[in-house]
Amino acid sequence: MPLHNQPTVRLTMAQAIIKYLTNQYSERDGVEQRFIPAMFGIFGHGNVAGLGQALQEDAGETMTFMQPHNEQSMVHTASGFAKDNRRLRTLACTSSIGPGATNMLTGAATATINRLPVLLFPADYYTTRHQGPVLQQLQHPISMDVSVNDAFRPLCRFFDRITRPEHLLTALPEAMRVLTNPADTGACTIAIPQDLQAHAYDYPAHFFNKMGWRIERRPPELQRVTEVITLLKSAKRPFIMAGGGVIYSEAEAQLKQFAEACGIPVGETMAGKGAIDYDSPMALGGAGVTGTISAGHLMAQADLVLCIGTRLSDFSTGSHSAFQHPAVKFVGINVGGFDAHRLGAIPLLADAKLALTALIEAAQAAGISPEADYLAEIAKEKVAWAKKCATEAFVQHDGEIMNQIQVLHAVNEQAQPGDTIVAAAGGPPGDLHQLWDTSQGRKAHIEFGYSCMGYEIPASLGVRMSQGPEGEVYCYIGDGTYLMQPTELVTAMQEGLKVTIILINNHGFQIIRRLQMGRVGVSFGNEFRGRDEAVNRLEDDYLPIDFVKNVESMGGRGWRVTNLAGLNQALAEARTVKNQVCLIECEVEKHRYGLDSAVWWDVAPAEVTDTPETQATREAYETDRFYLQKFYY
Ligand SMILES: Cc1ncc(C[n+]2csc(CCOP(=O)(O)OP(=O)(O)O)c2C)c(N)n1
Ligand SMILES: [Mg+2]
Repeated sequence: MPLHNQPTVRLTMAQAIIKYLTNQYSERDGVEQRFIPAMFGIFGHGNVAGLGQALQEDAGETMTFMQPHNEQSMVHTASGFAKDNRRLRTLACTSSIGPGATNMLTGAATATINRLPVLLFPADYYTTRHQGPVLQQLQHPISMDVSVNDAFRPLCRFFDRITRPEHLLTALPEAMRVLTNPADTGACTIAIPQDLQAHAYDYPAHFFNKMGWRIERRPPELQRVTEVITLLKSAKRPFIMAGGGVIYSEAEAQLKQFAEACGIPVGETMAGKGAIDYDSPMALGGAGVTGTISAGHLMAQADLVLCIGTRLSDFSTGSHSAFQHPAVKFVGINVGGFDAHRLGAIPLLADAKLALTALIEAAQAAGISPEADYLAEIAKEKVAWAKKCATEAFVQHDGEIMNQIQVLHAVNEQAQPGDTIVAAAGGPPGDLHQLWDTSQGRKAHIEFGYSCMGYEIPASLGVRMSQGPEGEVYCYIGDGTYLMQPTELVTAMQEGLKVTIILINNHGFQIIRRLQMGRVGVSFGNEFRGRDEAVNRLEDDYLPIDFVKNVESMGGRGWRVTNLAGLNQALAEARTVKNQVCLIECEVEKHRYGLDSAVWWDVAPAEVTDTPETQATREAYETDRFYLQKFYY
């Protein structure tokens, strides 16, 4: 008997989860949509008879079931989907007990670090316990209520383990509250014991009523707006660092208006790539370690930095070296206090769109207008950078084969409005950050909070699910990252989700080798070569790996190109393909990268070593650290 005198529905706990999720909606600016339109899952004994049965019975009527081929990947697909939806929608994921669950940990961390909502349901061992240890149960010797799922706790913004069926009544709304709160959002995990999933309970019928969750726009406090305007009025060299929060808030137009009205140059973080149209005279493109030199120069001299919707990772701040003005001040415009207060900033806790709208009005009222000399300097920096790209970055170097920057440029040139390019690890995210032109609606989706190898392909599926069949979703990926997790291509084929993979074959983890050459001075263990028995190191020939055959083996189409003419032809052909994965393997120069950004990054070489090359890198590091790194607060 239920403990409450209300109409009830008798369901298993798993059936109740599905029924509840199908009735959750998000709403912002009057637009309402199903918050979780599909659930991904891999079944095992932990969930096949529970959530698996509930999904089977639902038969896709209200909750579409999708099958990934690796649990980590399905979480990345959910993150990609959520990011492309500006956090207004996401996907749920279910795994079996044990290894299926722990495979999701990396996905959970990726989502949380990037402030992206994902909802995870790992199965857990029996609450009745008398069967144990059950298959795949890791036992803690002195703590019987611990399972591998406790490893989710530090990686999530919400964690609960259901040990009675009625716990759902509080756990699910809590998870929804966190997922739909812009300041709190991240991975939410509800661990569901194997036996309880099949356990019946009389749930109150109203629990399954349609529920709307407003994705709120937090308004700025007016006193703070005044404080920011006072700072701005006296600033000589203001600078805006635009992060992912600008995009999640759909504040691109307001950012452009504010920057242009006040004459403030804008640099973008990795997640903020595309926050301002590159055609704007104020847009400097990527800012930070992998950014443009123009952004690097203006950051170095800025006396006031307005950080909008950014968590200010070391790549954005140059490990606290990018801002060299002795009296530099910061303003943190963010929905969450945790990020708003970084670098000792004046916090302006607010939704980016509302904050910028208020700042536009207040700046106008205060008579703030662009300063001619500064505008001229910004324009000069932009022109110098464009020239440098044309003469140094996008060019063929004598004695070399095609390089990956040329590949990226060719894709950029062929991209159409609405096309999206996805990257996360290796050289690709840095290339996009520095050199991808986002004007004319050519979007970039960069995951660099966790820079998780293996994100790219599944996230591209999430982007495709979000965008529908029109336009291209490019997945810009290194050979190393492709090899780590290509299996979601099977999911893509199952669902007819077309992605076009631009695979950069440079025969190794070359971006790390580049770092290694800078901070160790010697190449070791990063290239894909056979073992040289004489020295017992991986220094023999490069391995022949056929990526075209690999994609064909999973039902996709492949092209192998070695020059720009071949690449352009393959890009054009791939654009005409429908519902099928395309992969263009680009054989490129192994050690040719983008341009230097003039922004430092703290990676410490060994302090004690007999290797002269390493000693030299340490010496250079000591000097740079002393002169560059600052304590901003
Ligand atoms: C899961 C994971 N493991 C390790 C790393 C560290 N890492 C960053 S880039 C990189 C190399 C990537 O190689 P590839 O995809 O071929 O790109 P390339 O460096 O050649 O541009 C590695 C190992 C990471 N980011 N993610
Ligand atoms: Mg590589």
